[in-house]
This record gives sequence, C-alpha cells and structure tokens, in this order.
Amino acid sequence: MAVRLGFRNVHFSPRGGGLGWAMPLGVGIGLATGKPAVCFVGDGGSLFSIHALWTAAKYAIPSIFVCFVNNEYRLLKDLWCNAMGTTIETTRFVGMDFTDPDVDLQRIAAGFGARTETIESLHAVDDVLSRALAHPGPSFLIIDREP
Ligand SMILES: Cc1ncc(C[n+]2csc(CCOP(=O)(O)OP(=O)(O)O)c2C)c(N)n1
Ligand SMILES: [Mg+2]
Repeated sequence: MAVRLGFRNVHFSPRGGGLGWAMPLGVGIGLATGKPAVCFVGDGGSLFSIHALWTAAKYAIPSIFVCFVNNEYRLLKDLWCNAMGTTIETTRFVGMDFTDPDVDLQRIAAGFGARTETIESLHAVDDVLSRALAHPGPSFLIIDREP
C-alpha cells in the first residue's frame, strides 16, 4: 500500500511496497516536472525495474536513485525469522542472497546508461548530490551497507 505523507511532494511506500514501480515513478516525476525526484530503493527491489534507468538516460530525464546494497532480500529474512521465532544467524536461507557471484549493481546501472557513484560517508553526501543534480540524466548512487 502506498502511503502519502502529510508534506508536499513525498511519495512513500514501506519496505517491499514499492517493488516494481518506485524507479519508474522517479523517472516519471523527473519527466513531468523537469526536476529530479530522489528515489530510495533496495538492491533487490531495484532489480524489478532497473531498466527505467535506460529511459531516463535516453531522454535525459533528471532522476536520482539512492540504492542500499546488502546483496540480499533482508526484509524477507526478517519476516521469516519473526514468523518462525528464529534468528538470522541460525537460519539457513534459500534464494535470499545475491552472492556467489555477487550481483554487480554498479555495472548494471552503468550498463543502462546511469551515472553511478558510491556514497562512502555522510560527509560525501553534499558533493555527491550536487553532482547528481547537475547531471541531466539518471544518477544511481550506491550505499554499501552491512546487513
Ligand atoms: C511486487 C513484489 N514482489 C515481491 C515482494 C516481496 N518482497 C518484499 S520485500 C522484498 C525484498 C526487498 O529486498 P531489497 O530491496 O534488497 O531490500 P532489503 O530488505 O534487503 O533492504 C520482496 C521480494 C513485494 N513486496 N512486491
Ligand atoms: Mg537488499
């Protein structure tokens, strides 16, 4: 379920609720307004519609994506553990990890024509965002994080 928050121009969907449409929505907002929306997306969620980047690159649609990379479907693991009363550490998951080989989202996003950068620290955010705002097409900004 999409939730509309009480302040302007924010479209919020809880973890899992935006899979498939978050990235195209970000591109659509950029197309409609000429200004980039900032779309926050998980690595697994991004794979449902990452080709939206190509449309944004092709038509120089301003758009910014911040992608949290943990190489897993973490929410599904958390839900499983909550339901079963188990812990992440003691559970053997099937089909929840994008590892061995790791999915290389940086190369995938670049392959669809996006500018890519990794956000290494909080201090870097200002500069990274300035560069993204100056770019006429899509920027795909990666935050590597521990699960
Ligand atoms: C269309 C659709 N398919 C499947 C799901 C089930 N689902 C909920 S969360 C999730 C994984 C999200 O993974 P990721 O984006 O990597 O976020 P993380 O939990 O790792 O931060 C999936 C597949 C869903 N919510 N919507
Ligand atoms: Mg993930």
